[in-house]
Amino acid sequence: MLIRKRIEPPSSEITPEAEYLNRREFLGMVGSIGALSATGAVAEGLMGGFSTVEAQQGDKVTDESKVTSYNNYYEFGTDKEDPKANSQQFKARPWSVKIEGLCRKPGSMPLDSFLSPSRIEDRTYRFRCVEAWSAVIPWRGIPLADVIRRADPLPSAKYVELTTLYDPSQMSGQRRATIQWPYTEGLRIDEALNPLAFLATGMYGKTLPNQNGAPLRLVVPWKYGFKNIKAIVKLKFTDQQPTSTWMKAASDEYGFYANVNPAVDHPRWSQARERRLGEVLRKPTLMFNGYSEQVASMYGGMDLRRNY
Ligand SMILES: Nc1nc2c(c(=O)[nH]1)N[C@H]1C(S)=C(S)[C@@H](COP(=O)(O)O)O[C@H]1N2
Ligand SMILES: [Mo]
Repeated sequence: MLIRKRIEPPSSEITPEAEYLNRREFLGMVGSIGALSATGAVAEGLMGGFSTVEAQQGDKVTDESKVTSYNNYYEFGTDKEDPKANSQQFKARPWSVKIEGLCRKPGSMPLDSFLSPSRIEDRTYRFRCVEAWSAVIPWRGIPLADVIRRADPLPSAKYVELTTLYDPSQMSGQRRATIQWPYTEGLRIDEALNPLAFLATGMYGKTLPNQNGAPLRLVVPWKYGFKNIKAIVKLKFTDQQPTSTWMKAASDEYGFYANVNPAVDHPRWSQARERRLGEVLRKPTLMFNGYSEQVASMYGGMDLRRNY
């Protein structure tokens, strides 16, 4: 995100019919589980004065080929095409996840044991990077709340910090000091328990590609993309607000909350509008990325301009 150049994704890919049918199924599901919340978009539009028609029209699933070839993943390089090119040899298995800090059930476990108590779900969410590009992605995974509850946090635990694997032998980007390694992120416990918060193990009905954060990545659709930490190896419960990687890199640019907010601009990018991968025209960005109904109550009384 320190890089200013903009790379346009290729525009000429043809989607195989099987994927097209897949997407139709996912679109059907969007309506039934309300993950994209058309009603939320309407409410947002009315409150924020956006064109609701425009906001909803764009909610079709983004081509898989775009989402898997235009990535931010500094562990594999800083250009958008680097993660796909440089992550193909990455070993996402075997994998284990550590639970640490202020909880009654700390420990380390193989990924399969970490996942197996939960039911695997499909969720289609909007995704919005602070660089003002966006997508609509059908994820597969488990609710983050399941994992938090199983860890049984102590009442003193107010936050959970998540950490990416540190392995420069596999992650070539980690051999350079572009950002501080390992990449870390954090959520308040109530945010981590929010039903929208998700741990993805797959997308587009398949196992998560390495460049998208295999084998386990966070998905918090009302927040900017950088909160969605990839290749997670650790969750730690704390009583202090964690300082995330991007806060360390530029505290005046990246805050802890990073809630999508069209009214609060990033110093280098207006947040009022966004461009969906594969589309040309920009569309208005929605407050909390269109998920106000599900998340706004967590920030009642907070100054969202100050707590960016
Ligand atoms: N470990 C790690 N996680 C990361 C990043 C990263 O560089 N390293 N980039 C973040 C940013 S800025 C974005 S926009 C998303 C991009 O996810 P995608 O490439 O799957 O679309 O991943 C986030 N998670
Ligand atoms: Mo991002």
